[in-house]
Amino acid sequence: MFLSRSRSGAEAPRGEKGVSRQAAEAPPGQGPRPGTEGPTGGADERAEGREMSAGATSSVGPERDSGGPPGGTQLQGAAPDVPAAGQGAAGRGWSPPAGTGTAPAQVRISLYRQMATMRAFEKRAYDLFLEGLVKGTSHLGLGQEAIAAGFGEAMRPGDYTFATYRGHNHCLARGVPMARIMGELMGRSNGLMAGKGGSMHLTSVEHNMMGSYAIVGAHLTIANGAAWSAKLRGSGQVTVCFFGDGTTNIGAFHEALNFASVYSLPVVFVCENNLWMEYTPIQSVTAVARPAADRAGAYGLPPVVIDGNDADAVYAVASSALEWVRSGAGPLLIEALTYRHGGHSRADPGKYRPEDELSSWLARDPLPRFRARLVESGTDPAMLDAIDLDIDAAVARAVEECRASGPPDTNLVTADVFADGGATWRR
Ligand SMILES: Cc1ncc(C[n+]2csc(CCOP(=O)(O)OP(=O)(O)O)c2C)c(N)n1
Ligand SMILES: [Mg+2]
Repeated sequence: MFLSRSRSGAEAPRGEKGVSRQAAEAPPGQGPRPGTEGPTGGADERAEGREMSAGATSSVGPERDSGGPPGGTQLQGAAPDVPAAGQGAAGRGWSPPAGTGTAPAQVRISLYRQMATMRAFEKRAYDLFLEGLVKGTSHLGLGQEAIAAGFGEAMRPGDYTFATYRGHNHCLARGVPMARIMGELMGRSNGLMAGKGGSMHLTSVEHNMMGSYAIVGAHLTIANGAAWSAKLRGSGQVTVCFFGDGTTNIGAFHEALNFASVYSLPVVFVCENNLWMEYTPIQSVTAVARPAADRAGAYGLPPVVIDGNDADAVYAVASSALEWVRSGAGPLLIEALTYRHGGHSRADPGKYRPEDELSSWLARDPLPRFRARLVESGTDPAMLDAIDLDIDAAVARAVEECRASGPPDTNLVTADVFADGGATWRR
């Protein structure tokens, strides 16, 4: 239903083909933001430059057309042939499905359950932090649930997830039990890492949740490793690697995208663009308007922007992207627009964000928005209420299990923290 199956970069049309329709409506916060001057000029200035070049097919601005850089060579006569692109560029034949798709009813209920679970879990985690029971720092994904749920629902059990420190939702999406995650946040022995890692290191190889990474950008290259392994083994597994908008300004992002494209790796890179990189608006430090999508072309990939607060749309795009990548066509890069409801981490009240930006994004909260759409399309609200109650009870049970669990066993302090060169840990 979704795909145009051209695999050759040469056959695929160039330009904005891959931009989804959702991208046409710019969500709040995407316009030029006054007063956010970056190091080389304001966002406004750059936005104007973009508008000048929008629609032009070969020009990037009058000053470059009129002579090139000082001391540069001016080409005379016919331009030499440009060599063909490398093995990458296969993704140019893919474009996301238009509209929000028509997922089966049980898939949509499952999407709702996933998002409601994530929301209830993280709210409880925040309360436990206020009670002094969550140790170390944590980064909540409140407001970003539709991305984790949409991809989680579309992925197969054998597919791999790589996430950042904002990874609670991605763990839940892969079926990691709540008590194991909460136990880790609380530093209890029932935690995923026996209480020794905390929120930023959640990993469950058993669920193919291959880790939460605190070093911005580092995990994109590791995700490539998992994808390469799957490709060599011919296993049909797809790696999905989630990261933030700020990550796109890190060298590893560019290395990973190039490598994945050149080696046609089965990996979907998902940029959760929540408009903020810690306390800095992404626009004020980024040369392009769409931090991931506007860089995609450099790696032979289509520019794709989706509404990351629309669970139906995320699921539809994720399903299509996974199918394409699984077929061996190479990687994809998807930028999902979203917003975190709270601050960067638990210690940050997020007061630096403009009030109107916050309120307009709260009005696009993915959970009530999806619930309203479900009810509109005939779902009985009593059924959704029952799901909510069920989730509340499950969260309460998980917390009780964690409270009853002891602190990490001191005898295990050096266990599982160092690979001694043996091969067993790889299995
Ligand atoms: C290599 C590296 N540089 C800087 C940091 C500090 N740091 C932690 S989170 C963060 C912001 C990342 O923003 P983004 O990628 O947009 O993700 P978000 O937190 O918004 O999900 C930074 C700069 C880090 N952890 N690693
Ligand atoms: Mg961000």
